[in-house]
Amino acid sequence: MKRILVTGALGQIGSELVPALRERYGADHVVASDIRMPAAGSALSNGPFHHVDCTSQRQIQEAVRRFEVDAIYHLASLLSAVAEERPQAAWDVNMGGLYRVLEVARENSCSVFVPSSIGAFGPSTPKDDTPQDTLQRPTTMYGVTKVAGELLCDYYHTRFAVDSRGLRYPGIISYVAPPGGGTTDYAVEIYYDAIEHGRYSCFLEPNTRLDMMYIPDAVKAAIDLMEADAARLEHRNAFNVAAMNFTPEEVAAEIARHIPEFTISYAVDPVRQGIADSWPNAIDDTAAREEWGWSPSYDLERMTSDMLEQLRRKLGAAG
Ligand code: AKB
Repeated sequence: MKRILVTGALGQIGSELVPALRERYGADHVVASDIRMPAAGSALSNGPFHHVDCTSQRQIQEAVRRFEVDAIYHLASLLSAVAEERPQAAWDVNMGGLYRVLEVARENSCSVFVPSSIGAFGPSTPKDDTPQDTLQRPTTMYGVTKVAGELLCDYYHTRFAVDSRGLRYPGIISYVAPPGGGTTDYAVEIYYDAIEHGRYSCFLEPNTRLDMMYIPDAVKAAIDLMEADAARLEHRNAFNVAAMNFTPEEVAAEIARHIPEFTISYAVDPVRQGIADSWPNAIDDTAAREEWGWSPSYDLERMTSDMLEQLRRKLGAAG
């Protein structure tokens, strides 16, 4: 039976990946870890929690040995907008953390899941149907750490036979934990503000098209890839995965189908707009579909119905 360590477990993806992994492998077999401590009564309190700062190899090693871990989902990372504000910290956390996780994985024969991102692409990458294997010259610190991370994971696989695997996630939309510091965060905020205030002021321009994914698909993608037959994987560490792409204008129109009085306005943040403009509009995920059967369940319409229903319940709003 697998024993899994999840780093960055209190973040947007970890908050929903940990329960899904516990459901699948048993609560005692999934150790949630983070640099922060969980709040009392947190949804992660049904299984082990261990404090881990992923820039400390000793702390990662200690968690892996203590819980006899054989698979690490390494989610701890700074997102694009924060990384642009604090590039040195982003290098330390994103690269330093990954390097240390891979070293611990090498020494303890663990498999490793590492999320990359559409941020690993840059302005010279083809913007539409962005191929799996293409030009990657990102212009952000986040992107630099994501491309370097993809290469480092490949290196640990070919050089040390570490079973490393990863995905290039688009913007993730969820209602449990906030994303915290990304360029695609508007696509989460818009749902909260639609319910709480009936209006939203967006920091990206109305026609900025980006790939997005609803959290249940993001969680399923990670688990499916880690369970995939290794013999079928040609790409391993940086699979493009797509589910939907839209602009702020389009998601606002979809929300307005449920909340007719909803309005959107724009107060563009040049930094996040610049980051978004350097990313693709829509990536091609054929390799993921062919090599491990990737197939998302949610499009914009289905996600919007579910997000609004879940958020109304969470925020206690009527309607
Ligand atoms: C971000 O906006 O930084 C992330 C991402 C697309 O990697 N959501």
